Amino acid sequence: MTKRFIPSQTFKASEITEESVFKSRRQLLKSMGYVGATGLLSGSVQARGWFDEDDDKVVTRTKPLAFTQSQKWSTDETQTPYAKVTSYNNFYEFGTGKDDPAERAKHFKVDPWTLTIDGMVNNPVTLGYDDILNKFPLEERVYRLRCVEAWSMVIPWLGFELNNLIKLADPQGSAKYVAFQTLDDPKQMPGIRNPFIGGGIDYPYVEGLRLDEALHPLTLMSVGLYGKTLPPQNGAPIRLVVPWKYGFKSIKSVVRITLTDKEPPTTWNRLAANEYGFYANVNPDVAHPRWSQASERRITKGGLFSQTRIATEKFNGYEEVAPLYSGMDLTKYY
Ligand SMILES: Nc1nc2c(c(=O)[nH]1)N[C@H]1C(S)=C(S)[C@@H](COP(=O)(O)O)O[C@H]1N2
Ligand SMILES: [Mo]
Repeated sequence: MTKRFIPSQTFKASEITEESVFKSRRQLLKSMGYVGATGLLSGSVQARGWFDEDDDKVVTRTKPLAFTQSQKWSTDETQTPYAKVTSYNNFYEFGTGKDDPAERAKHFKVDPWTLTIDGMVNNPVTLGYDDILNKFPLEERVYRLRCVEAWSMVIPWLGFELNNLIKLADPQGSAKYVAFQTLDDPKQMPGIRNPFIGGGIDYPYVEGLRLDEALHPLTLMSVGLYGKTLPPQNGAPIRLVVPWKYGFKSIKSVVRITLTDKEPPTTWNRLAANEYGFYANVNPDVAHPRWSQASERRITKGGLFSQTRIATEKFNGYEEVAPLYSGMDLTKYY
């Protein structure tokens, strides 16, 4: 069979090399066809495993972090495997497909990095890459993540409470909201350059919280998961995690946090205000205009058929945040 690719019986090193390249390309195409044929989740996860054998050293560039575990704020539900947390992602700057971020963010440069906290504060703060990892003691928090698309994961994040950072900046009395912004680098982020890759949303990606939401102890700035620094596809070197809100509030690769007195614009609200509100609290009783939010697909071990469908809980099960919204009509402020 291999004879087809070897023009003569004289074996030259170059020909043998070419044959092995050809073979691995065929394998690559086969695996890609497999992705297409079997659907997004199980296919992409398995294809990713195949790619990782070759690319792990370049790709994952994660390093172990020191941390303590927080019993108080963690769930003991079955955790989503590392392979799935890091291969099934939403990060539109790198493409709208679930496996695009892991593939296209491979070489994303996270060091050096600058995170600025400014706006209505008495003490603007600028953190570099090492400050981001070392300024505050890191805790492991095992949180549920509920995407507005009705799938969910359980992820052991490493990070620190956002209130640490806000207190350091010393907010002025007039500050009522916190605005967040993702890095805006069209050179590194193909979705920003090309609307067909980036889904045509406006960049940079922006998000916001009310100041009291930002100060809540559940609100985390995450710098890692599963004991190591974040892979780029999960928002390295630092991203927000707000576990009682839909995943899109948990903005990735943050460069700027600005205290303000006005409700800040948010990416998905700007795109479709009737579908995505500013608050975006997980709520099984308020359907998305195009699908129900009453249940979710919990991503754990195994392929598509081993995923379980579970009931979605109000505030994603974090009912301790309910007092933040007392007196508010959550069907109006969705
Ligand atoms: N900058 C930026 N942040 C983002 C997104 C994005 O496209 N760009 N997607 C959001 C959505 S919809 C979800 S569900 C979570 C997914 O986080 P994960 O890939 O780490 O699970 O990231 C959120 N943060
Ligand atoms: Mo999401």
